[in-house]
Amino acid sequence: MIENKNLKPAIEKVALVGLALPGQSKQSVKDYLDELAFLVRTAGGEPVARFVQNRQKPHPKTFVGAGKLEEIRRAVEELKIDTVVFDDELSPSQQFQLEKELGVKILDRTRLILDIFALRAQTAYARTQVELAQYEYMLPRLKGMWTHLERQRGGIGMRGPGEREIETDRRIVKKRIADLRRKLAKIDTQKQVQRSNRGKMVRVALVGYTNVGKSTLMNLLAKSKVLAENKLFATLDTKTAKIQVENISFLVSDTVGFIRKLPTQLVESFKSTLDEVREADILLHVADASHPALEEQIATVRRILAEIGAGNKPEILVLNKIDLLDDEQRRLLENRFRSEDKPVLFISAEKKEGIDRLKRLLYREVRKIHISRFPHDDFLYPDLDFLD
Ligand SMILES: Nc1nc2c(ncn2[C@@H]2O[C@H](COP(=O)(O)OP(=O)(O)OP(=O)(O)O)[C@@H](O)[C@H]2O)c(=O)[nH]1
Ligand SMILES: [Mg+2]
Repeated sequence: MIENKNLKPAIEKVALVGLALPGQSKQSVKDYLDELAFLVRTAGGEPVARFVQNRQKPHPKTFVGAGKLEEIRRAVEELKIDTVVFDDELSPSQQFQLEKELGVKILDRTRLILDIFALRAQTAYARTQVELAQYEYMLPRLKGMWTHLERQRGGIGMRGPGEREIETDRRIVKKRIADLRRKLAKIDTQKQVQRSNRGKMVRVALVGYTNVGKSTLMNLLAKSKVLAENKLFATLDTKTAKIQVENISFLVSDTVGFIRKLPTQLVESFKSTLDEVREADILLHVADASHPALEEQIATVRRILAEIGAGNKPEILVLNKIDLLDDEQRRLLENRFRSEDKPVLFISAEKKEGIDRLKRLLYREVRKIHISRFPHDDFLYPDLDFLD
């Protein structure tokens, strides 16, 4: 996991390439590339140029058309760009062709996200999950991948298993995948046992898009210390804390953030981490109220939740970072979310605004489930509805 410092250029200069599909607004094209730029910065690179092409769908051979490709090639030369990142998954042959035509390192969105996960993985468990995802990604791409050129370049996209030992033999990679799967299945069973040992305590999972403030809120609720920073995917390992509100104890878990086009390899290998969400009784869906793509991010999270089989759980929507909005923006937002059929709260985890209301609402929701599990104790738990 340690980067080879000798091979890495000071700061990689990166060009971003995206498509504007029919019907897509200018704003959403910009949001997508802003997000890609943020991913690149999180991986340690510096975005220096952006290219967008209007297309019905990606060009089968080169993702963008010939004219745009030429434009990119000129910029690569003039700006001395090291790496070109495409905002989508490239097919193995597109990757190969682009590398040939542009002569620099070509990365796609999936590989960039996998690379950040490799950088962020702290525990052996997270590293194993990332390693599996990276091998799954590599398998269909072995032929054109890890070329001599790439090996020399190092840097973004090169972190993870390939770095230690560049393996291009399909049989060996397949065996490695099988070994990692077995290893993870064993850990998954242990985690399953751990979770079932928690008994019937109500479980709340913090879910949401990456960088919205889940860990900051977790720290506030649990008075714990979880890494929170302005980087994507700061959290890869699930942290669980016991929290008490009034006289009910329940568990809150902070977990990995979601993102648009979350690589399927990651969803699969992070199965056990996502089990935490799947087995939760209540989802505390945190979103960044100040983000221009707020609604799309909420929709992305709900789509992924549905995909992993957690789509029908009671959800509390928490719109965070309201300290970044002025009064007018807050009012507009409140209006926009009035019609939600789920409870919606506006908070600032950083400025500790709205936290008491959130705790009361949580208490109320947890209490409902708690009483159904411990019916004989219900007199112990006062109904706090009157506090609203
Ligand atoms: N202005 C403002 N910033 C906040 C607030 N809450 C969190 N942040 C900042 O947002 C950034 C991301 O916070 P995290 O708590 O790491 O977000 P996360 O959702 O856990 O992110 P991942 O683990 O990367 O998915 C950090 O820089 C926080 O300081 C808030 O209420 N207001
Ligand atoms: Mg986090």
